[in-house]
Amino acid sequence: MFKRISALLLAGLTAMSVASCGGGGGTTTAGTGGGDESITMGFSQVGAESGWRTANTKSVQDSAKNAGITLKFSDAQQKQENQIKAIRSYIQQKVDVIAFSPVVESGWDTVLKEAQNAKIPVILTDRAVDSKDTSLYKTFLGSDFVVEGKKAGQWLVQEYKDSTDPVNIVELQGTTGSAPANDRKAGFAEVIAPESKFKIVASQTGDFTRAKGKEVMEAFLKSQPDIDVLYAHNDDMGLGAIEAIEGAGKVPGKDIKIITVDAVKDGMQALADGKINFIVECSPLLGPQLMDLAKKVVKGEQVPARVITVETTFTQEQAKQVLSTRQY
Ligand code: GYE
Repeated sequence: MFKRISALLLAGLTAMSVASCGGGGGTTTAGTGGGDESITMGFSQVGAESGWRTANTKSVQDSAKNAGITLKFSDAQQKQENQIKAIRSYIQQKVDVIAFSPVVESGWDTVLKEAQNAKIPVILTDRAVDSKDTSLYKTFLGSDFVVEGKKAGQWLVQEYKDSTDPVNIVELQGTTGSAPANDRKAGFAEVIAPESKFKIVASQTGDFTRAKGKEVMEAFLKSQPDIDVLYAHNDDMGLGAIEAIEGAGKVPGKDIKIITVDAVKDGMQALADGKINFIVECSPLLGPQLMDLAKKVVKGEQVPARVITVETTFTQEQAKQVLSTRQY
């Protein structure tokens, strides 16, 4: 019985693929011809706020093409309402799988429930949600942002290990309510907490953008007479802040030590040039793993609930060595 059905199915598929070949269509994302059914993924991206995001978008788009997955892509311009709209439209279009990078952590339960009711599997990529019901998504692929924050803090502890003087820190937070902003703040705070010499004298969001990073750093420089360290939750805000620091007649990397997260090319260049002191890597190249996971969840295979990206850190010397081969 099953054999007959699969034989019939196979015959049907062969007929379909012959027909589509004959049509001479120019699409490159159809099935591979090896019996692999073509998968359509709806992907809702956060926005285009940083170099990291640009590299992440490219990774997702290139990997979908390579994996033979049809990608429907939308840019939410850092607004949760746009992401919810995009997810609802993917549900209506009956895509095979939805992947998204949630701009903030909270407020997703309703729309995720809608996807679940429509039997469309959801993959979280890059950022987490705070939903209690973890059956609302199949897996979460991305970095451990708390660990990233801790690495930033550990460098600082080491850098000032021989000093007893107060260390005044200003912090540029990522997008308010986003997983990387919450977790990078928490991880860093935990590591520096035991030593009372470390004082976070100002902490504000720069929304992960260069322009906001510059603007907020200008305000910090006016309100804080004595800043020793800047901790920025991403390279872009750090790069904006460097402009503000130079504009105020100070030397970034010397008068004010700078720690950032991401390790995108522009950040690594500033690190090699001595304007940033330490970068914690956060890899945006999630596309290949995302496509593998998508194929598995569409087939109904088990996947790990959490897939953590492997990452490192860079000093100025290390940045000089790897800069020319950096992919993003
Ligand atoms: O660090 C930042 C981006 O979610 C890990 O978002 C990502 C962060 C990344 O805008 O540059």
